Amino acid sequence: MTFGEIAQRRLHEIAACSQAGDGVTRLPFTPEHRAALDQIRGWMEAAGLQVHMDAAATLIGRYAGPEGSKTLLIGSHQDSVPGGGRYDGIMGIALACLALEKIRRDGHAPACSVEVLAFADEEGVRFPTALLGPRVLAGTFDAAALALPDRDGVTLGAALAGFGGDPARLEALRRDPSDVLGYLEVHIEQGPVLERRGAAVGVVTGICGIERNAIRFAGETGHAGTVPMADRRDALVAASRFIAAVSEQAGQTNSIRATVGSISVHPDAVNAIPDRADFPLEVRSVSDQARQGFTEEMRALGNRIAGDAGLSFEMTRTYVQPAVSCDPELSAALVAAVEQGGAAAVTLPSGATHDASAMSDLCPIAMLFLRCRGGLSHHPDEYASAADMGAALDALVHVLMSSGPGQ
Ligand code: HGY
Ligand code: MN
Ligand code: MN
Repeated sequence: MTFGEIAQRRLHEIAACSQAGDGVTRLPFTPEHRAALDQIRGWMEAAGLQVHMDAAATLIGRYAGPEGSKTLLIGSHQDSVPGGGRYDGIMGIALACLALEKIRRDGHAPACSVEVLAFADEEGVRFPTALLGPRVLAGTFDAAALALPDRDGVTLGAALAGFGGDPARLEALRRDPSDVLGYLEVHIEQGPVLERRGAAVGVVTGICGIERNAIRFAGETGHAGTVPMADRRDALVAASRFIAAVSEQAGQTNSIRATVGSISVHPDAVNAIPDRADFPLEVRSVSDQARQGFTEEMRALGNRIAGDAGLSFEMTRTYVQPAVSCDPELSAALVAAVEQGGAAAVTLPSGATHDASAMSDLCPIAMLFLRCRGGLSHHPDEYASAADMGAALDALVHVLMSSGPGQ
């Protein structure tokens, strides 16, 4: 079996660590997470790594390099979205372990110390927060998040402690940047660019920023059969006009992605005029300036639409994550590694965010993307080929065997 085929087999096996249903559903601090860590521990041990789980429930496999050598961190996340695919996150952990296993099998050793990091929670699906592991290492984790509850009222802190983590020892996990060479993340592209360019892998230039705002249109309810159309202050009609306009204006520029992924209506009755419509507006861009400008334009638009219809409009920021650039030197090492395989390296921005977004507060970051069939991700049919995983593995081995980027 090729290393790409071994990777495919391991990802098939670990996909079973999931709640029942289509695709992979593996949320943090659950039995599925525990079963997955058992398999990842096996991957790390097969690569000859020293394995432990830290207080943030990040499983860490360490190769201690030459005395005094700095550490190159390579990782991604073990968790998935509900009904997700077999590659998002977990493939980056599998390929990092296999690259080190390949080096070991070839009788070689990395030029620096290396740690493979299997982070617990990147998607932020179970709790209204995310990136616990990388934020703890970078020293940017806000301990207030430990009190945030999931849908069953279980707090992040309780779930972490129940899983074997230790909320009281998170601060001690902060890394000294001077010990760290950088952070590499290998990830499925989750978009169509590499497939359209006919490229197996690509080097990421930057990771988009995200801003989420809670939006409310409020009007007046009434009987669906007796209130004349001209007299209505219908919150759902105003929200619909707004959402359609957001999509149309975002479509006029390639630098913005704007999404309304859910909506709730009150009183939510078939024969009553809605007096409230509440929904999140998510805006993403690799340019923070473009994102902020677009978001403010949407605020003005919402006020206009509400004002014209005699309704009120509220827009409250609930989440923001700035865009981050990938480190030129670390990215150049990835480009050289890709090109040693004979292919010209394709470079591209990431419209998805990653653990690397948070790791950029600790150290230089770089990402290697793999071709994603049909650009389909956060979906059971997500797919990366064994051959493309082999190409990514070869590039990783090349980087690990080089003089240790930034040594
Ligand atoms: O939302 C994202 O971009 C990532 O998949 N969590
Ligand atoms: Mn994801
Ligand atoms: Mn991901």
